[in-house]
Amino acid sequence: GLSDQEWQKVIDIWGKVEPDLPARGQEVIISLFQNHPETQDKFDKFKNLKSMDEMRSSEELKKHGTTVLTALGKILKQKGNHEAEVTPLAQSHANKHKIPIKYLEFICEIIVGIIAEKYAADFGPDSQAAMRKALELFRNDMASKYKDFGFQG
Ligand code: CLN
Repeated sequence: GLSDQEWQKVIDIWGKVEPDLPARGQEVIISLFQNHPETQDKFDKFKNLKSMDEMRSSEELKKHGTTVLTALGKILKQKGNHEAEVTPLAQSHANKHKIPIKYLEFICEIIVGIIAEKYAADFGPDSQAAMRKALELFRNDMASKYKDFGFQG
């Protein structure tokens, strides 16, 4: 797990991201689709977006980015006691959306990259390490739920 200090770093940097959730969410989803096109195919509602322009002008994509980061923020704020949040998410992503755990690694890496790019001054090595640890915990708990559901993610 994370120490109290590490959780504090996670909570602090998230506090910087939060006012800009729609913009950051949009960037995360677009960067994910650009760097890992196979992730885009999982979305019936985004499969048709081809060019950067189409992605940028999609309100639906922006809305989804906000949804994802809002859910992630809620999880991070639980400081590891996130069973109630993670269970339904694992359920939908395994059973309904059929998302390999590998894709969760992709998006977590992109989230760290975008925070590093946009909030460099507030996201030093210690904060970055703490955030990586928190995201790893989230992924591990998702993976363990996947296993319970018998989904080979
Ligand atoms: Fe996701 C829907 C949170 C990563 C693919 N995702 C949702 C919803 C979230 C949510 C809340 C709506 C409720 C629900 O279906 O459940 N997703 C997250 C969080 C993360 C996340 C938090 C990680 C930080 N999701 C992913 C990916 C994966 C994916 C690993 C592919 C690329 S990134 N998510 C989906 C899909 C839906 C969805 C396909 C359904 C979208 C729709 O049609 O509305």
